[in-house]
Parts: sequence; structure tokens; C-alpha cells
Amino acid sequence: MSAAAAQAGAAAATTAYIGIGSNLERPVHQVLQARDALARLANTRLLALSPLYRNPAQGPGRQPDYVNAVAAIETRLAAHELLDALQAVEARQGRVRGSVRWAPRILDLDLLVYGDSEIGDERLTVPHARLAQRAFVLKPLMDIAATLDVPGLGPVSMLLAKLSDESLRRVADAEMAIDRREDAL
Ligand code: A4P
Ligand code: MG
Repeated sequence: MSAAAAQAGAAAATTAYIGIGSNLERPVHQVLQARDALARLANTRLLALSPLYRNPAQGPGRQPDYVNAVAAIETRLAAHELLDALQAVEARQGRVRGSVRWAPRILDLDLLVYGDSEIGDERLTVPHARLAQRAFVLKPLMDIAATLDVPGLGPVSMLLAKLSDESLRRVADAEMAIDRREDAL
């Protein structure tokens, strides 16, 4: 087969945005580990990681603060293959799925946007169902994709303008560097 034919047969690359969240077991560390894991996914390239933001948990009871970020990737995985891969990364980092919704977690990876697809089946809703209500998603998404038009919802800037992002505190670069240094020891 010619190179051109092989190219035509290959799945097209899609730009996708992944929401990363953690509020257990050194959240900054978990988010950085997840970034590295996304960079290693098959048929996928990491394009960018947003700044990290510490913010109060939305969920039941008293919980530790979350650290949230968004990664941009380019991938040849189909949307459901990507969801499988994200869940495998969550499991590898030690996430245990319990029965309590929005319970604290070591790592949550949400498929926020997958190209211009709109998907709604029993396993996958894309764009993510709660994306438009969450400043902890929209602010980091805006940081790395300011001109993004979220399929079915509109420009990310317009969605973010409707919310308050006052409770988001950016994690200092120095804190991330300390985490990497501890990792190397
Ligand atoms: N699923 C459907 N669509 C998607 C998608 N686009 N991306 C299904 C990922 N998963 C998707 O998810 C439950 C099921 O959703 C999956 O099996 C998948 O088939 P899960 O990760 O097992 O459970 P979950 O995350 O507890 O459920 P849920 O309702 O998706 O929660 P969210 O919306 O992810 O919210 N507060 C702060 N400050 N920061 C946070 O990051 N996160 C949550 C969890 C709550 N409060 C938070 C944060
Ligand atoms: Mg989730």
C-alpha cells in the first residue's frame, strides 16, 4: 500500500479537551501524573496543559479542595476508545469508584469536548453535561483554547462570562516544581 493510501485509511486526528480533577492524595501531584499519562496514550499527542486551579469541592459534605486543570490533546482514538483510555488512567492512579456521587476522588478525567462531535448515549455525553455550569472547567479551558466554540453551547468566553471564577486560585509554578522535585527523589 502506498503511503498516501495508508494515510487515507488511518482515522483522522481529532482535537479533544480533557478535564482533570483531584481532591485526594496530593492533588497537584495527581494532576501532573495525569498530564504525563495523557502524553503517553496510544495514537495521541498532548498539545497543552492549562494552569492548575485550587477551588472548593462541589459535592456532598465537607471535602478537601480540588485541583482542576484542562488538557488539550490530538488523538486518533474514537471517542469511546478515549473514554476507555481515560478510565484506565484513573484506575492506574488508584481511583476507586464508590456508590456516592461526587465523592472525593484521587483522579477524575472527563471528556469535555471531542472535535465538533455531539454524543449522547448510555456511556458518554459530549460535550460534558455540566461543562457550562463549572468555572473550574471553563477558566482553564479558556486559558488554552480562548477561541473555542463548544459544540451546541457556544464560545467558551461567553460561557465563562456567565459564571463567577472568584473561588479559583491558581497553583503557583513553584509548587508544581516542588512536586516534580519530590518525584525525582
Ligand atoms: N460519562 C458520560 N459522559 C462522560 C464524559 N464526557 N466524560 C460517564 C467522562 N465520563 C462520562 O463518571 C460516571 C460515568 O459518566 C462514567 O462511567 C462514564 O461512562 P465517573 O467519573 O465514574 O463518576 P463521577 O465523576 O463521580 O460522576 P459525574 O456525575 O460525571 O461527576 P462529574 O460531573 O465528573 O463531577 N468539584 C470541584 N471543585 N472540582 C471537580 O473536578 N468534580 C466532580 C465530579 C464533583 N465536584 C467537583 C469536581
Ligand atoms: Mg467523571
